[in-house]
Amino acid sequence: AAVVVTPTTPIAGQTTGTSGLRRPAATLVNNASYLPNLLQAYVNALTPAVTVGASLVVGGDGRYYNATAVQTVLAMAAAAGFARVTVGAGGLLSTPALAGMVVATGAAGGVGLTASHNAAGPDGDWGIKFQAPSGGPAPEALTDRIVAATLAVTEVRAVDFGGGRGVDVSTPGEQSFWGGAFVVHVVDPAAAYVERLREVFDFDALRAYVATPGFGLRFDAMAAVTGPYARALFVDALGLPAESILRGTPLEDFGGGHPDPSPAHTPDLVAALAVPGAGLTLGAASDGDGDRNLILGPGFAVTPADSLAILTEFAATAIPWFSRRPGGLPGVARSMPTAPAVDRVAAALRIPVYETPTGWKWFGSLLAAGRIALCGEESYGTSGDHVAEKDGLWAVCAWLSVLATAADAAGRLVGVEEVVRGHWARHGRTFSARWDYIGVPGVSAAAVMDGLRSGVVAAFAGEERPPPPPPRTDGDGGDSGGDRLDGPTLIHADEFSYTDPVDGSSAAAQGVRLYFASGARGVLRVSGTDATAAATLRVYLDAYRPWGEGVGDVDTADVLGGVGGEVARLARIAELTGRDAPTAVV
Ligand code: VG1
Ligand code: CO
Repeated sequence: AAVVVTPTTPIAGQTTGTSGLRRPAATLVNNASYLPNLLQAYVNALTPAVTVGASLVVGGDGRYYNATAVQTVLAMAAAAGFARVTVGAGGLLSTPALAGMVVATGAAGGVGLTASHNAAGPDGDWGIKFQAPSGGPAPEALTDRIVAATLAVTEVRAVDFGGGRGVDVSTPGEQSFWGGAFVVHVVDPAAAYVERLREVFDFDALRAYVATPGFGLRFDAMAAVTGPYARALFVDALGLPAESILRGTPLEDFGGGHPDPSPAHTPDLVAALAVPGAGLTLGAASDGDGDRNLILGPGFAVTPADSLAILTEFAATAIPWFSRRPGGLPGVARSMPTAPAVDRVAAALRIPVYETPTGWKWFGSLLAAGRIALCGEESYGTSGDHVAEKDGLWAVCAWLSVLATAADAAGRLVGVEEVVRGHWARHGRTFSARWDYIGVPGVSAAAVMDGLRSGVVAAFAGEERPPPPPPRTDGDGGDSGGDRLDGPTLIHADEFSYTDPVDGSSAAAQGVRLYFASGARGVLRVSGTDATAAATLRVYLDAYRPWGEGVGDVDTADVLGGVGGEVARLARIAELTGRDAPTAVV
């Protein structure tokens, strides 16, 4: 193959965050070297020992610049000596499908062209995720090497497929170049993914369940990558009607929406469920790249912390992947800012809970070592150990399995809310929310974190965290249980650092934690997925009430409002950022 070598100079700031690199799409469009430089750094970081003769998987969420980027990846993969690239037809692959394909093809890695839930289009964001051979997110050891390599890159190597034409990736099939030295295998993006889910769930039972008179599903694909997956799964495999899928066609700009599956971003779905007599049982949505999930019932939203807890509770009875495993679940994990609802279930099951930094990459070693079977984050991410990524449609199937099992036990359709209330009745209710301060100057967000470190964290340095107080049992709003009458009392503060129990990798400064006398918790950290220089300051709040009179009916905002206000005061958010209130409450 004719490799074209183009001299280049390093581009500063090609750094990765919580999940790959994200930048405004314009940054790539206006600088033709941006993506080639980054991909060359990836190739250089892997080294020829890994790339030559190896296979690679590539696909994206379909956003603006996806098609161009696929061609760049193919041309550079061929030049790097990869023997084979598997690509989703149309350049599409959801993140969990990419992860599964990396493992299924024994690839040396995967390249996911996505900025996940960030808005798309020429004025939106663009991004790239690097997957390890496990299928999961590249560990920091690799992303650190990639970032270092971006600063040392001197030339970019790419092949010319001839006449300036790229490779046709529109339909499945194999294309061979240079006498078979390089093969591009275009695959149906959804086929292998759905087959994998068939190994995890009992599709026959789910098919029978969704055919129950009165059952209805609405899945909002948010005009992002999951439309084709949802069709293959819900319509073709489970027999649901096509109208079960909303916004099912992937668009380059996601229809102008923000494919972040929370109730705030899925108003049509929420409204469809709320229509009296609509006959809908389950509402769900996924994000841009298909790894997040939202679970709704009519007039009811499941918090991500509760969802992880409930799936853990039901896994061994409702989901064959887990029930056929001798010895039950080995353990579970949640990211540190995720409210600890699952901890109570794990205690009842007598299995360990691992608490990790934010970002799926930290679950990877625990999954690979077989220490955990389920894990999740408060950012609407949940998955099992069938794949090393969070998996949005897996979560929907898991909830269908829970609902089917509950219906079997009750001899009638059981709603999402009834399942959640049953969990609260058994384990108590965990309240959780995230206050996001979006578009704050980076220096202001850093000042908030620094102020906490030198203030409250330093004040409690060297002290043990007091044991949790006896939980308050009434359902009243205003989180004053165990606190002063005039507000929540801070009893401890620290900064989370982590050492991986399997591979010993570590991470410091992963969030400041504030503990209150009532048992409530506030966690602060700065987002690592922002595409611009501005920062998003995240404030995570949680509290717990044992089940009792009225606990099921209090508002989360009432329970967490007081503690949130105190966290904002202690962190001097208004003073340091000029923001009196969060931009969004998630
Ligand atoms: C956010 C979430 C985090 C998630 C990450 C990637 O990171 O908080 O839980 O793992 O996005 O999600 P941050 O650093 O902005 O808080 V996604 O759907 O890209 O793959
Ligand atoms: Co995502």
